[in-house]
Amino acid sequence: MMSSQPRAQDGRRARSLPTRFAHSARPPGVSSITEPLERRVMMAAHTWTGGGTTDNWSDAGNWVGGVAPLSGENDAVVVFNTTDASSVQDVPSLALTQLRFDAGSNVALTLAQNTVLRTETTDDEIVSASGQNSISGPGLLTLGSLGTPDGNTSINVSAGTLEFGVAVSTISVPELTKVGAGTLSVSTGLSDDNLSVTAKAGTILFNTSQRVKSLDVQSGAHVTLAPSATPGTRSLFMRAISFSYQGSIDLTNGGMIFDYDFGPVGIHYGLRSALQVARANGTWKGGGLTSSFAAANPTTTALGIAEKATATGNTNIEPILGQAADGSSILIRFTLLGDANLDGVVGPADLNLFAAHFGETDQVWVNGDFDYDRTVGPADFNLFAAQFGKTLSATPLVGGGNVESAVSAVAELKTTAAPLDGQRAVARTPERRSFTPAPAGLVRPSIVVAPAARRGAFS
Ligand SMILES: [Ca+2]
Ligand SMILES: [Ca+2]
Ligand SMILES: [Ca+2]
Repeated sequence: MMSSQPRAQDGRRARSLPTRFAHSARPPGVSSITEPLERRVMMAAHTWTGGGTTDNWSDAGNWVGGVAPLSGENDAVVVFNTTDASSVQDVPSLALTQLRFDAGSNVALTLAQNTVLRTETTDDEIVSASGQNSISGPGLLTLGSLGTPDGNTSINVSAGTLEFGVAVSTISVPELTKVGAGTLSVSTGLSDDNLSVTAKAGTILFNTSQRVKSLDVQSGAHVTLAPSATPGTRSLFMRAISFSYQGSIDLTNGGMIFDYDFGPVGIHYGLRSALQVARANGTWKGGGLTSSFAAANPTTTALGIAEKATATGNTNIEPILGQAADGSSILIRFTLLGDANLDGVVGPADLNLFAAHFGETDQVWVNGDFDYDRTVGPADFNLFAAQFGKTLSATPLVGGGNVESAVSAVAELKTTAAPLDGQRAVARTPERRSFTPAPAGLVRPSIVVAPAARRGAFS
């Protein structure tokens, strides 16, 4: 396995373009037009063969040319193109321009130390062509740009799966763009809410809760929050979101937290509209921001939405949906129909919210609009009553509710003048004419909810 040509050639090319040469060869007074080329030095490429006696990175026999890339050698490209399944345990501290898993490779890299991936070209920082490849810690994976940020820190998973079981940080530009039709499976926290994540194609699967600065899911791309054993204990946290209805953010049995500082009504209504489209007349197959669990259990469950302060009755920063959120945050979670306050239980607290707004128009889930027609009416009451007394749990997502006890509870509720007679309620809701139904399969442009302006806290 000593076909050393590729590495040797690349290595020589890397050293054959000293930048001083261009300057010294230039006649005096002639301005340089080669200046932009100075950084386009061909990078050394190291190609794994797996031919060593161990699977260690440091085993020279595993590399074309018999030389392992070592700590301190910057800006190399490392290529895995063997079909041997390799588990490489001792990856040293490296600063690479690209990490490439070519077709057929099934490689598990364990970063013993920190690795940086950086390039100022539009090349992808990581390419995984197929198979099942993974990068795990304890070392840290840092993504970023060398010199001038290129605005394009991209992970290209063309097919198969690339798994990040490694803590990821960024330099220069805190962003991560997923391209390619395959799946990027993320099993650790990406960063502490400063990272902008864009899914341009394929799927990003989040296996844990995430805190990101922004999430952008473009047409044809998908972001999925893996379901947890206990519904509502895993979530995606962000300060800005945009998505296409031809793509999806599937919250499965978890939720999301949109942390804003300003503009709660517009954000809330924008997300409500998105949920109305996703609900697609009760099927939850409308695309965009959705839940496959709700689609599988549409008669008993849905995605609900509420201001955190309204849902919990306080503005404290506290753990909710598996991570901390302040009062000025909008919560969206998979839960039972009728769970106005998003605590996973359909009970008296929800009834109070519902009853206080019965008959009102231009309303939201937390006030009892469980079918997203923006009116709190008899249809919502029926959805509520069918689940009354139930607690969301991992298994009984389908089943009848206790209508009698719900009606009984309503009868005992004498603290509100809200009408509970169905016909009167319908008569009181002429604004239904302003309701624009969202047909299934509706093609719409993407929704964009801008980053919250930092102009003081909502209270
Ligand atoms: Ca906030
Ligand atoms: Ca509740
Ligand atoms: Ca309604």
